[in-house]
Amino acid sequence: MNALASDGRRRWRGRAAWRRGRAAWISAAVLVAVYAGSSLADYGKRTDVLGYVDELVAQHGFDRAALLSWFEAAERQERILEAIARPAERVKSWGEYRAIFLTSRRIEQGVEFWRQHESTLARATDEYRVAPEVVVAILGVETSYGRITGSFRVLDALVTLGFDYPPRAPFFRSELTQFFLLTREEDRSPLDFSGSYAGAMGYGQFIPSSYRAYAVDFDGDGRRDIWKSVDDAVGSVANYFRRHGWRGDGPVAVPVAVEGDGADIAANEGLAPNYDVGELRRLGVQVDALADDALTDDTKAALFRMEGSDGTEYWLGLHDFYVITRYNRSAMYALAVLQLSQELRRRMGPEASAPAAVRGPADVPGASAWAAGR
Ligand SMILES: [Ca+2]
Repeated sequence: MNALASDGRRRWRGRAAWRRGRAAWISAAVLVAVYAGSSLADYGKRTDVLGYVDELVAQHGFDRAALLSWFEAAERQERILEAIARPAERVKSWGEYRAIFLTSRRIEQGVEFWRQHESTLARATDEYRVAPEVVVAILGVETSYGRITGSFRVLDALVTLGFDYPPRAPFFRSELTQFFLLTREEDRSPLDFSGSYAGAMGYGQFIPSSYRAYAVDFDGDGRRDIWKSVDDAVGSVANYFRRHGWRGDGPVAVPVAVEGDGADIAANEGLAPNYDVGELRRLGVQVDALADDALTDDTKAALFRMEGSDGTEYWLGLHDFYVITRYNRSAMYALAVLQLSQELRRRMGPEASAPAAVRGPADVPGASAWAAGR
């Protein structure tokens, strides 16, 4: 999602450099207005907004005048509507998607982040039983370790999507309510928050409901600051995984071969591991001998078919793979996080930051098959 936002910024900088002089300056200013596509949409006067404001006043005791002033200030952003219609997960193949995240730069920066925050990561591993490479990989995929946390005003994002994007309006209005509650609890103005086009904030890109439910104060200063505190960001991501049932005791996903076309009916059916491995074997799925010991016929799995850069790949996603998709509901997202985590663990070595009792995804069967060249 951030890749799309930064593409937009790059295009704009290129055009700005293209023109010179006073007349050009004026047309560039016009271009800014057109390109940014923001407008005061008079949200404060719309009947649907006024109905929503009534609900918030009745249900949560908000001050009506304050709510109306925020809606008056909210701007409809066309770029947000364009971005939500074209998420990378939907318009890119796995090969293209993977190439965005498994870069040498993102891996180097991940190693650097891990070394710099090793004690915090070890503490989070102890407390939440989630391996450090998983937390670091999430932060890497979401924001390049806090470097790109989004430049949209969260209020604009949630109002634009909650009131001008009908397919997901109920979800974003609900997040907007959570956002107003969050800002009241944190005693900050709703106008002060920046984030992604979907209203996700901070190092780990928490949406407001996730912040309220899962963010933790991990540096002990009395505030849950996922925007500026690396400790709080690390603890919050680890807590999110813990609370969503992360086990960390076996394979997350394993590459498989498929014989015949019987298995294709089970592929990409959904993210949840609803099949038994035995059933998938009968359909023609062949599990690598390395992973075989870790999977019994009763193990629950989902089968994924993806178009990689070297052709079609099949993967079995297991329980913890499903947990990663609770962070972002995409199999490509989960596989990118997993592969980045495995690469980071490979670079850091088996001992880094992890008590022996907490196994990460990299030291389980199947990971080595991937590392060997898949
Ligand atoms: Ca804190």
